Amino acid sequence: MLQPFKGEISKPITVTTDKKGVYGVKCVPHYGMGMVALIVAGKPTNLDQARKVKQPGKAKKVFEELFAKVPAGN
Ligand SMILES: [Cu+2]
Repeated sequence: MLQPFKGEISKPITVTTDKKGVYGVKCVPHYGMGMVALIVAGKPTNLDQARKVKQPGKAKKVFEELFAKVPAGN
């Protein structure tokens, strides 16, 4: 599990984890507009679980595109 984090506008942020899996990231003000990211840390062991998380409108579409890029046998 990745500790929840909050970045600041236009400031770089570094996040580390030692747990394998995929992690969804959302931009709070633009979440509904699809401003999201996906971090893949090692093997995507929780991919099926992550795909089931409900997402609003455009975020759902963008996450589907991102999930499609995750190598299955990574
Ligand atoms: Cu944004």
